[in-house]
Amino acid sequence: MNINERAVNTIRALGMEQINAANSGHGGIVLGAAQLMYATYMNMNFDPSNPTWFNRDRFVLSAGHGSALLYATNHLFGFSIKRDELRMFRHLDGRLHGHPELDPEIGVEATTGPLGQGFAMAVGLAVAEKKLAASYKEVDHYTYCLVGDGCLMEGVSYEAANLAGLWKLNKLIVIYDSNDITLDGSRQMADGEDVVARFRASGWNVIEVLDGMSWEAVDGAIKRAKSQKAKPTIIVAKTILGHSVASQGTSKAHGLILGADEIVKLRKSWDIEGEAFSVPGDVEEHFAKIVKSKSGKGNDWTPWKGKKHSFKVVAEGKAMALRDAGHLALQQVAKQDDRVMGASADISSTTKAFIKEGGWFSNDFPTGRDLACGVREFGMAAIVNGLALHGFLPYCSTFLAFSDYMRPAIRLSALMKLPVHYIFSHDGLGHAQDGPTHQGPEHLQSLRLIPGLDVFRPCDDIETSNVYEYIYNNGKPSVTVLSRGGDALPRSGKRIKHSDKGLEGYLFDTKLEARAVLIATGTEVVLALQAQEMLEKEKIGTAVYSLPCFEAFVKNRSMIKLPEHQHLPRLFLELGSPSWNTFGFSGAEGDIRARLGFTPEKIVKGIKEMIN
Ligand SMILES: Cc1ncc(C[n+]2csc(CCOP(=O)(O)OP(=O)(O)O)c2C)c(N)n1
Repeated sequence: MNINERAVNTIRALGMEQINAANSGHGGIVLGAAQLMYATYMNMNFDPSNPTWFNRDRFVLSAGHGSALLYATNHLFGFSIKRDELRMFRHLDGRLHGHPELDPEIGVEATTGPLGQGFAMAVGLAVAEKKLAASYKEVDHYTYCLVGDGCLMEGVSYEAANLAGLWKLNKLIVIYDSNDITLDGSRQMADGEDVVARFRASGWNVIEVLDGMSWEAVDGAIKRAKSQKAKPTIIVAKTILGHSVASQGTSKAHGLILGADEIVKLRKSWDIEGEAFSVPGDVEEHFAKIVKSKSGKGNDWTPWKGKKHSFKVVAEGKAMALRDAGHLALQQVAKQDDRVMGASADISSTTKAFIKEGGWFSNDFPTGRDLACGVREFGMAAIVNGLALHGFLPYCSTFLAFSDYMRPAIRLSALMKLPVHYIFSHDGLGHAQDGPTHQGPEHLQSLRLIPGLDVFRPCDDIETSNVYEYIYNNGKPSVTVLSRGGDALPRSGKRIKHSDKGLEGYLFDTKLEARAVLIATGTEVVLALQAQEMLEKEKIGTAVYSLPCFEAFVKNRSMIKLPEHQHLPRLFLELGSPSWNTFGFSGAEGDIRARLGFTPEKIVKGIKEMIN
């Protein structure tokens, strides 16, 4: 066997040995796709001595269950994964997670356990490259992505593929591990589609490699794909899941775990005899030469140099719809930093989340600052995660009630700690007459359940501008929920600190000594103030607090530690809290609120019951 074949076999061996050590993992893809990884990495422009170099080619493993394959490859290609670390695959507190998410230092650019999302993230990375390349001569790289049958069954890949074709992302190269087997059985059991025709119909360059088990055949296909100037490329490599074991080519091979003895036998047949985790001397030398040839080309250039400033956002303090307030705040952050860019799922004219002077991104206008994603919320959110991976500070928007369509991507933003800003308008009953399908009170709580995600619900334009300033200064995955309309606050309040990092909320006091506290978010602040006024007339004093971000409030209890209100009974007011257990209704918003008991009279009654 030649050295390249033995190099591929070494990847296979190290992959299977990790899985054996962990006694869990997916061996089928290791045996079936090691040659795809080898061919890809041989063609990829990266620098193992400077793994986060800006202009490196990116590799996304959308078939995230192939993590052992990725770690074995990255180890041999010079990333800082030590051989002993491979033994700790899937161990608690180890770096080598079962489905890795993000760790560019060890060559994990993005890897999605939830199948299909990696494909869409790769589209986002390729958009970022095209956009930056239009402004900076230093940016010129490819985005590679390995997908399996499962990734291409997922609808999100359809959504993103269509856009990639439309935007002519010619530097996106997808390698399809086409083995026609998934977990339950053959692909044909659940998928009768002609995938080649699908991609051609979406404007892709399709290269079919019938002998996908040959790294050279795949290498040739990648070289051809790189010369493609007008279309993204998918290389359909016909492979054999679990190649060279008895269950090869069947779904039994998907979650394959081999024992040490079986791996020893395979090592022999692969011409790389040796103990577990060993690499034959000449193969080691071969990889050392490759690593040397790839090392040293990186530099410290980045288009984001000097961008570490603090955002400043101001508002006039006017009564306005909060989606309009969000629009004004967004224009300010967009002016201050060109990392801010966004995407819309066909309703930016209604959510108002777009950059006015930015223009729509396209192949002919690659500097455009908004992506028109069409009615494809999930695809949009997953693509935007890709933009964030490339260093952008992206936002995207839809109605709050449709946030469910994006939830899997929001969850990955949170898990990967990406600075994505989700803007959801028409909160609460803002869509009153469109009926319950368009109303979103239950979504607020469900978004708050996602760990690491801050959910903001400001109550006026001043609070909206403060929330935007906080979000862009802190760079965390965030959701801003905005009302469709916005009543003027009937009285003025004092701004008080909610976090050390600049978040504030209102305190509305009366001249009377407070006997109870009302805490409200978003549009419910007006309701609380109406109740406060009614109670004042009856000589009952209350303090009303606005609570723009529950998560910041929980972390920093300074607000409820205000000495004068600390021991007072509290009523928390929010459409949807503590647990919303009904859908809305179709009708006028005031009528629906009355039906649900969201009236100042009801609150007055509640406060009286609390203090008496
Ligand atoms: C969204 C999502 N659904 C289900 C799974 C569970 N899962 C992991 S791999 C797999 C089968 C995928 O088949 P394929 O892409 O052909 O991978 P191969 O069998 O070739 O390794 C499934 C269903 C998942 N990881 N993500």
